[in-house]
Amino acid sequence: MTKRPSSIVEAFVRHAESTPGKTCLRFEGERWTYEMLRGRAENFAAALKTWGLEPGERVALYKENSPDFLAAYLGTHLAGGVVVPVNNQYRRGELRHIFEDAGVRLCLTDGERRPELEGVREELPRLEAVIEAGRELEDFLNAAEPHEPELPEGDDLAVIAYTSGTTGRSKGAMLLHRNLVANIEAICEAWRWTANDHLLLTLPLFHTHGLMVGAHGTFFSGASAELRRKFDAAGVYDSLLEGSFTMFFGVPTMYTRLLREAEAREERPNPLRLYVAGSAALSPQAFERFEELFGERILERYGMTETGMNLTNPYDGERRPGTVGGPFPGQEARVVDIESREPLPVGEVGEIEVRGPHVFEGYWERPDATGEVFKEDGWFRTEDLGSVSEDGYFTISGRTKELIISGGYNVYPREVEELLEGCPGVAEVAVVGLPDEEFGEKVTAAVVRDDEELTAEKVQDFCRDDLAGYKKPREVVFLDELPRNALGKVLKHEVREGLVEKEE
Ligand code: MLC
Ligand code: AMP
Repeated sequence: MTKRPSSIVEAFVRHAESTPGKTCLRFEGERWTYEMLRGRAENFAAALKTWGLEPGERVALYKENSPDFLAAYLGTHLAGGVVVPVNNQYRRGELRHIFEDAGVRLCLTDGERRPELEGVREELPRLEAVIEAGRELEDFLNAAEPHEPELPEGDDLAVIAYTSGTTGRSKGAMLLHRNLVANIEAICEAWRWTANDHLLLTLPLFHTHGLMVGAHGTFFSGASAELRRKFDAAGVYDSLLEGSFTMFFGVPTMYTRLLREAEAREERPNPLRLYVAGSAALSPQAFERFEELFGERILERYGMTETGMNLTNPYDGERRPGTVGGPFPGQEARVVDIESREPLPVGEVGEIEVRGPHVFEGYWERPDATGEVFKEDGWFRTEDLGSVSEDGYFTISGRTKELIISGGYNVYPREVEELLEGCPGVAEVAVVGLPDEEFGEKVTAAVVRDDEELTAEKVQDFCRDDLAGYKKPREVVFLDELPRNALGKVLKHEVREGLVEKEE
């Protein structure tokens, strides 16, 4: 029996050896075989080595979706480096923190994003090289001296993925190669992913869903994917009508937009083998409407940056709307009491904990934060609330962490509040998530102003340089005061309820 691969890149290289001519990626009319992508990845690895990258050093990918993103991802691993994927929408404030915190030495970017990074370059002494896709990247690759690529060990650090922190700045989740392999192996088994699959991949590659599910699954199973620069409902609908895909993965907002697209059209796509939704809750209404219009029951699953995928509805059994199913093969999940931390009986709501080989190693240079989420016996606290049914289906019903999920992107209210507290004219501010048809939740700022001239637009503009666009309040409501308890703490739930009532 062949040995289990120790890393995603090892699985990829094996497929490149056994089926070199097979299509791995399609992108804007280009066809990339496994051999071609391997060549580009090895070239990137050799260029990194020639440049002087040492094992364990960090390479950031701040770049839109493209085959080069994936070649650089695999290439960094072949050079023994650690990848730091960076959200394309991040602005100076977020970039400054992530690049400094992770000690990034080299970054691959593109023309659109480069100015944003250059804006903070002087504050990042450890960032020695910024390489822009295009001529600069080609020069970098051409300068490579021969280098024998080395496959990483399972225990080596593969990725530092930044996830926003409840307080202060975001934290880097450290994922080892073996965590990533364990997770994708479980996913491929649960969803019957094989070399015959062809995935339509429109999710951004800088987050777990696109990278560690979409791309990893493709590489691990020796399958193929059509990669898109970004999601566009009309384009995806047209592609589904063409009928060459077997799978599509999306966040609920993508499904809401696909439903709208279907309602506006007569023609319906043929069934796919599998539609998967996750990263935020899919409403039972959307689930049912999708079945009516597309003739398929979406498989909803639950995951997070620190763990990859944790819970999934079954491939063969009942896909139950409003639930996220049970643990993937080889994993465990349970619901515990928030206070006593003891497991709860069926049906009772508590915090979900997960355990298994997929769970990350801890937060980069943050032993304090790591200690808070791990127990000695290996259970990881997800800070999500939920319950489990008699027959093992988990339902996510809330969160202990103060978090807004907008269109599958996480927004920590504290980060927005901290920025807005410095906005001239803002006396006090509370940021909450209100229900939103399009994005699930919408970032909303309740502001007490000490300057009548302050407008919602000014508040929004104030965020422009420092925060990703999706974190900017979509709505700003001016209040005379914020509700507080006897200790003076702002009562967020009251702010939220008051605003929901106002909207109704
Ligand atoms: C974009 N915008 C958003 C937004 N996305 N606003 C609120 N919420 C969002 N999610 C804003 C932009 O800031 C911009 O506003 C305007 O919309 C247009 O930008 P765009 O880039 O053209 O947007 P669009 O293409 O329509 O993006 C919508 C989307 C995208 C749904 C395609 O948000 C998306 O790709 N979401 C997926 C996120 C994801 O992959 N999550 C997985 C995380 S992993 P302005 O005003 O700035 O111009 C994870 C674990 C797990 O959670 O379980 O999977
Ligand atoms: P992130 O930190 O970006 O990886 O986001 C992970 C969070 O997304 C989880 O902790 C959940 O709160 C949420 N999430 C992911 N999948 C689902 C789902 N299917 N239903 C509800 N929430 C989800």
